[in-house]
Amino acid sequence: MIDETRQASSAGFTLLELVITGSVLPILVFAALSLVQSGQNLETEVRGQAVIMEKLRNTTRRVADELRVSSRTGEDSNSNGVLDDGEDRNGNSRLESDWSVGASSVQFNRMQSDGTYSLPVTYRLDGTTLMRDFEVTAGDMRTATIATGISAFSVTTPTDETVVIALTAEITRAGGEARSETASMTIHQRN
Ligand SMILES: [Ca+2]
Ligand SMILES: [Ca+2]
Repeated sequence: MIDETRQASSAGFTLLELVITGSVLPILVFAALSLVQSGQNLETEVRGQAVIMEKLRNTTRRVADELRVSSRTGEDSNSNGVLDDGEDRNGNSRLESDWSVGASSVQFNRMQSDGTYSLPVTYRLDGTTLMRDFEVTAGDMRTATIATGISAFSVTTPTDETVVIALTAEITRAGGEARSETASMTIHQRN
């Protein structure tokens, strides 16, 4: 009975039906392939975005961790800009008070475990690369690449104790459209 029905429906294809099927099928296949392709593009895009966001967050955290133990006044405890008696805690005859915020840079002294301040540490954006300069000892400057593909780096100080760090990167979407992603973090400084 079933076989008879199948035979009947097979035999029922007209030339017109075959022509329609022949022209519709490629369209359906193309549509299906396009759907798969756009799904894959979206997946690649989402994964790429996640990697960039992760990088922005990690880099922001790294800068934040160091800024948390930084100081705006450093050794200059009476804030007069001059090295006074008892202020030179690390005994180098230099006043460690290098706090300075630029358009895309920040310089500071970090508090070390022995209570003294380090020589200046600088984070700065060089093109699209975030660099860190650190003078380990007088005249011995070490420069390291912290992150690449950064389009903006900003440090702002809404209050005397808080610092906001923001890092931005550009993401190109599957359609070629560019979009910015930013990670920011607010930290409380020692002083
Ligand atoms: Ca002073
Ligand atoms: Ca000093």
